[in-house]
Amino acid sequence: MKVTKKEFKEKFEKRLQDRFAISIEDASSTELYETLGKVIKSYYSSDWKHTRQDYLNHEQKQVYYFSIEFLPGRMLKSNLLNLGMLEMVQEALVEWNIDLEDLVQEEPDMALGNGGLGRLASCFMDSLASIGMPGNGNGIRYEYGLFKQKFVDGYQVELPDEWLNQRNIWEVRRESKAVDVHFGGNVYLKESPTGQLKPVYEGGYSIKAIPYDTGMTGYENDTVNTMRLWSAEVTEEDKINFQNFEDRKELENLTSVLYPDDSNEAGLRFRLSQEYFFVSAGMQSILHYYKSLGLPMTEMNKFIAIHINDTHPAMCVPELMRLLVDEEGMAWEKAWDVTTKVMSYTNHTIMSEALEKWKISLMKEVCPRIYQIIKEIDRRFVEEWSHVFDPELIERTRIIRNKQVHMAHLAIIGTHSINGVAKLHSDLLKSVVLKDFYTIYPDRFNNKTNGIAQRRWSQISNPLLSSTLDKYIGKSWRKNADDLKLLLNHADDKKVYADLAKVKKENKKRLAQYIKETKGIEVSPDAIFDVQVKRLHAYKRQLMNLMHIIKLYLDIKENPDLDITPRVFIFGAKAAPSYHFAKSVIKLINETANLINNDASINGKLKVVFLENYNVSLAELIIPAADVSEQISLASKEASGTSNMKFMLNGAVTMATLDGANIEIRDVVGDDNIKIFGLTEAEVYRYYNEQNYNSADIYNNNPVIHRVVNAFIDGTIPNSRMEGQEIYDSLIKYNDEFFILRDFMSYCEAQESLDADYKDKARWGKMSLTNIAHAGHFSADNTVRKYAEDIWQIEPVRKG
Ligand code: GLS
Repeated sequence: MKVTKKEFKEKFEKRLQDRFAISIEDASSTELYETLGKVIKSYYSSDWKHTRQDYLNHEQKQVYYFSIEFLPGRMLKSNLLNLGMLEMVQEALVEWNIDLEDLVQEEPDMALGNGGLGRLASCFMDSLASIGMPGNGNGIRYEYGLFKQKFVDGYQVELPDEWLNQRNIWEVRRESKAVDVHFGGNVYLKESPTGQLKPVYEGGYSIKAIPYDTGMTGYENDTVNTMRLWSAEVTEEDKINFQNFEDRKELENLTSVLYPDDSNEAGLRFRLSQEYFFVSAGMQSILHYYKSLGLPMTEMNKFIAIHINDTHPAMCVPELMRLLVDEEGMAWEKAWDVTTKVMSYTNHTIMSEALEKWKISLMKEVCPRIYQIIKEIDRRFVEEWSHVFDPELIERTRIIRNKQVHMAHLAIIGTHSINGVAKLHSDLLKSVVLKDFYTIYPDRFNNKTNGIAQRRWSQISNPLLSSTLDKYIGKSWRKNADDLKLLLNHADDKKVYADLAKVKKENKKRLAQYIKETKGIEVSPDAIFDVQVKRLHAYKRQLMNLMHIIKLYLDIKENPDLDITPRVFIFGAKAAPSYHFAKSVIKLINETANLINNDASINGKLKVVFLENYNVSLAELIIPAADVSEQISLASKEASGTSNMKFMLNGAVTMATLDGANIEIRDVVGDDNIKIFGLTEAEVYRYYNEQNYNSADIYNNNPVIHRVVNAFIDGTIPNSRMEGQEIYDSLIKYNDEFFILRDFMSYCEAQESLDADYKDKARWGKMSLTNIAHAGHFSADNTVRKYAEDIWQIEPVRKG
């Protein structure tokens, strides 16, 4: 889009006057932000309309990405960047003495997700639009996003995130596209005059689902896709239908809160109702659209692809069956054929507690017709396969077993494609977690390694790096991240290392300033910035990182002249409110930070900073400033990880176990440019099979580990007796579920080797450069292209 500065300024001033009847000098940041948002929207609204019309006119096959979480972060700068207006608007505002960054702060960070899974969905939205692919998001418009985290006395406290209070300038309410979603009651089948069995509903209630659409702008390609989020509304009239007040309250609040658990099953009726709500609303609206095309129902798979992002939207399968069979009168077999061809599914974790299962009684109560359909799918599955395979295998894989509905089983049986999110994870699905299904459906399994929206994680979050890259390799990398490889032409150029180091230092200063302002802690930008930011979870092993810090602390206390490069350990992590262990780790990190930061004898060699309320915006500040990226989960547990890719793009060196996408990062950067340590996945499984892991043995026989573990209970870390004991017990009494003690020495060695590399400027420069150069491999544009070709069979319509 070509807009001149003059045109922009005129439009901006007019909008400000029309809306607020004031001039620039009198406007507050909020008024300026809102005006800027409106102006930007006006620039892309016609492209939004045309994109939709183009897809329609070409009867283009479209994908609908169903995800219970989206984590877009702020959109002001990304929209400006995508429209090619970022620099121009920055300049125009400066002429009025306005700093764009001040307006950016006015935008709430849209946090309708917990972590990696939701962020991936948003990265995919960005990439779909940027490569001109017909792709739509479908999710929930939570009134409260992920809780805001505060620390009080070192403990996590959760506050509500009232992000909609400030109005969401990007969304458009589409009342005319509202649909009703039916819950509860009884359903029985009755023969119609034509001899067909039709469901008859008795009782229950309907909730109005109102869609709010947000334009997803593509990068400099005039494409604007749609993310549709559904909001539940109960009309005054409907309220009368509720038998009891509790039911009414629950349904009125259906889309009010995001479930704050990551990788944890939320066994509640509320959550199941949320799932059915957005699935049914989304499926109904897709069917309306498809019917408007006037094409045969049996050919829906040629025009529509539906992606189930983890199991939360797995009810898409029975809901489409319901619509086709009950509403459209299609025969079961034909409907099943279409449904499985339309649907595909991504698994995001091997953690068994995250594989959703619902009690039959609950599902019958919430969505009785869906339960009946699942039962029929299950019956037919058993009938079809029990003559082909061992009946026990079929018993293990059926959807309904032990009085529960297994959502992953439904998602696999009802789709044509099942993918994991990194090579190792996809292999584990085939060989361990979903092995039985792989026996039945070997052709359905495939891998799609995750990717990141490279523009947000470079051009938006790291403008200094971006302009430095332009200087050496031109600008093509901005559109095509594979061109970052051009940097390898400078792999031995010390001048480039120095420039990259200068950029890093500036970003570290920016973060140091933030740390000073928010935590009152002084950190030196000359220290190594060693960062672990992600959800707090035992398998991610923030505890091992803490133990390494404690070890260094004790080492320095013993030998004040210890020759180590000063380090700042930076954490960012939210713990699920009900996750006791994770909250204890937070408390211990905070208390250790207090201890170390206030101990003058450490002489500034170590600093520990736990930043509150980690979210997308904070990630944009932290990641460009990192020297070291901590990706230290126990091998086999982290399905992929995506922050590992963001750090790499920003020139950090990864401290990594051979887990998730770390393995593929190692493959592209080479062993010299990453620090690998710890057990391999095969070794972890050997321990499982032989059941011979014994953490107490390690503790008793290794004096270093003994000393560090004792710090949790011997008063070394103040104000944390109970938490310290809990952590100690988890490591010793309960046999250290994630093998921290087994990996600890190897981790410390890798850290020492990293320290030595950092001291050698040329060596570090090359490591950092090599990571940046290979980061294009993990662009979500590439990932989405693979989904499009292999799974969805969709093609770009607009210029990509
Ligand atoms: C997750 C995994 O834990 C991450 O490893 C993965 O990168 C992400 C996106 O695929 O999905 N699964 C999950 O439930 N939350 C995640 O972040």
